[in-house]
Amino acid sequence: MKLYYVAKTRASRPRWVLEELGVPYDLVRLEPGPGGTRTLEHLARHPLGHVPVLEDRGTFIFESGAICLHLADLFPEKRLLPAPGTVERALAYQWVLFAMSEMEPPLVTLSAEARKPDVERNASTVSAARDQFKKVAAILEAVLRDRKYLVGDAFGVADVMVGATLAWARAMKLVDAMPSLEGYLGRLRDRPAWQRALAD
Ligand SMILES: N[C@@H](CCC(=O)N[C@@H](CS)C(=O)NCC(=O)O)C(=O)O
Repeated sequence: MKLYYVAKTRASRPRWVLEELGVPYDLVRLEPGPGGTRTLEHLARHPLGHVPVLEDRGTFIFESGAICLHLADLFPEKRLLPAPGTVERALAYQWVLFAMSEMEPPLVTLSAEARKPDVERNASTVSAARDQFKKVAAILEAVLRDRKYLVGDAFGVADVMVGATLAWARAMKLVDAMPSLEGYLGRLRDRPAWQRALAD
């Protein structure tokens, strides 16, 4: 298996899963932009020229959530996902999709606004996105008040997707004064697989 990768991007999510699984894989590092992710070669793997892309048995798979779920399915004995058909499995899907559809959009907006020069930044867009993210963060803060991980009592793919997205939010100072989230992120950061996946 090959993971097409740019450091410090959403590609860290499947890399983290691969490190948790402890299986061999090739990490193919690309430069963002014309010399890397926008080459014809990479556009043939991902039509938008994005990462991550997983190459598995000659097929290219994109979308970080889909790749993480697929990797967990390939190695069920590692228990990064509950058994198919269980309500716990449904909850794992719930949190993976929550990360992508509820947590990410305000973060994407805030990141885009932060890249703009001050004069072009739209204060009401920033404020609305911050409020939107605070709402989802409050949900997670309540859910994680009395549990270590999101599904059952074990770490899994839901924690990779939500945890990596929370780490992005934390870097933007959006989870300050949220003790459950701080504790949860601390537990995730203590995992050797997280450390290996985010080392470089
Ligand atoms: N929804 C996609 C988003 C992929 C995406 O936007 N990737 C960004 C990095 S976070 C990327 O490829 N940037 C490099 C580029 O566009 O050249 C996923 O979760 O995989």
